[in-house]
Amino acid sequence: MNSTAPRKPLFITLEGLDGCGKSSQIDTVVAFCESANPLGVIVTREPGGTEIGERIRHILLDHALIEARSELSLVFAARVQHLKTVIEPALSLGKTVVCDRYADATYAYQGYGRGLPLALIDSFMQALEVRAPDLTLLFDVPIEVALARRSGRPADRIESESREFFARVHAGYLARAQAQPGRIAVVAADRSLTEVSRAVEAVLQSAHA
Ligand code: Z5A
Repeated sequence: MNSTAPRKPLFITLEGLDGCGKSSQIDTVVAFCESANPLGVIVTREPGGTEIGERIRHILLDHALIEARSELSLVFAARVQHLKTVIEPALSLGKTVVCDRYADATYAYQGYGRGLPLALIDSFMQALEVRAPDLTLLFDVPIEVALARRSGRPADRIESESREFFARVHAGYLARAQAQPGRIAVVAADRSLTEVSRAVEAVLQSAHA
């Protein structure tokens, strides 16, 4: 085997604006990964993925006002619990982990959206030894499409933010994809579910080649 060949992606994250359609594509990702990894696949999400993490998720999405730095700290508290008790144990068994949102969401929402310094998020990442995913699928849609897709359901605290906030989040995601093209694959998600699924499979195929 060529020792310089890239490692097969075992830790895969899905990202994008709320309403981008990432959750609708999880089954496609899982089906591909199950066929690629006989050791199995687990599906999880952030914030959440553990009992403590789901409690923190409830606090984060509740409408009570939270200071931006408290929000950031809660996101990382949930993440460490998730990494240590779910993600890393699964990876160490050779399983594929598919996670609906992860650290890129922190840069996009708390960094670009809330305006917290990106260096502060870097510091949390380093101090808490938060690993990067192997592959991130960024589902990209114009803000209007995301807002329209999620209309009709009650908005949680973060979903109640302004259009300007989501414009910053969107720009933040794209900036990260531009800076890390080897890890973050942008999937144009303003297409039919089937077309998006085909694009997802193409990214996964190429990452597993
Ligand atoms: N957050 C944060 O601030 N910092 C962090 O570090 C992390 C998270 C990790 C919850 O995330 C919040 O947490 C999120 C960011 C914050 N807040 N906001 N706002 P979440 O991922 O759990 O929640 P969500 O973003 O609202 O995701 P969702 O509800 O699962 O939506 P989605 O995955 O983006 O979309 P979907 O459910 O797949 O699709 C939405 C609708 O569009 C649905 O009716 C579909 O049937 C439809 N759809 C999907 N695809 C298509 C296509 N291709 N065509 C037409 N219609 C479609």
